[in-house]
Amino acid sequence: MVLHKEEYETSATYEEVGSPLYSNVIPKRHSDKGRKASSAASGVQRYRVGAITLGLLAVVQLVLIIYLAFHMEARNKNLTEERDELKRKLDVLVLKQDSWRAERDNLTSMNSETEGRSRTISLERDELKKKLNTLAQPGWTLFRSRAYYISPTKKSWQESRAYCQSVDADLMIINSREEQVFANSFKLHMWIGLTDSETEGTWKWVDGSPLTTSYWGSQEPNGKTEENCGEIKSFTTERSWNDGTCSLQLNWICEMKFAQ
Ligand code: 2F8
Ligand code: CA
Repeated sequence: MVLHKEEYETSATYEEVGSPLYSNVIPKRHSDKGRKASSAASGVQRYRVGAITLGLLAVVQLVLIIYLAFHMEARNKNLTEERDELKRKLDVLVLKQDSWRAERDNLTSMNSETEGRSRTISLERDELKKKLNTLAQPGWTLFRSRAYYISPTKKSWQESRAYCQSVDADLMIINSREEQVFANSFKLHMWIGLTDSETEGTWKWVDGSPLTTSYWGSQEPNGKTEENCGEIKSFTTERSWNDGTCSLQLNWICEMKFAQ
């Protein structure tokens, strides 16, 4: 729309002059009153535009804050859920690790137990082999699951015992009437595994067990500290034992066990 200069001068109102429509129109004549009114109108206009802009900015800022708050809350919720899930998985892994550790320890102990048993079996097998080789030698007799050796030579009680021990046996221990009768049956003057060397008058077998049932001959034992070793002497009677001088050279009888 084009305004004629003459028209503007006569008919334009105060508000029309202050509006952007008239901004590039230079009035032909300006009075002081008109200039002041125009300047005031322009200031109010700028103030309104500024206020509206600030208001809009505040609204945008508020929307952004609300959006960020929701977004952060959702993100936090997700992170919390993820953390809880990871914690659960970690707990499961820790439990599995504990169970595997226990299983490993169990297997290790079973393994060492098996190794121990295997070593024991090997030792027992070697010992039995050695005993079987010994039994193949002359002089050995089996009686009631035990093996007995009657020596063809003579030695002191201590040397006789050392021989028996060298073949995984010991001097004979008599703890039944059966064995007493069996020992007498060889009709030989020989050492048995009985001594009171440790404490005079307290007779013990070579395995440390005390003497309970005894087969001392009449008036025996009588040698006090001079006679501290047991022997089969009067083998024609059941009560055949005598306490003799330990250094005496006699035959001897060993006894070999196969299980404890
Ligand atoms: O049998 C009686 C007596 O016989 C011998 O002494 C004479 C024995 N001595 C030895 O064997 C060294 C005694 O021990 C025995 O009591
Ligand atoms: Ca005696």
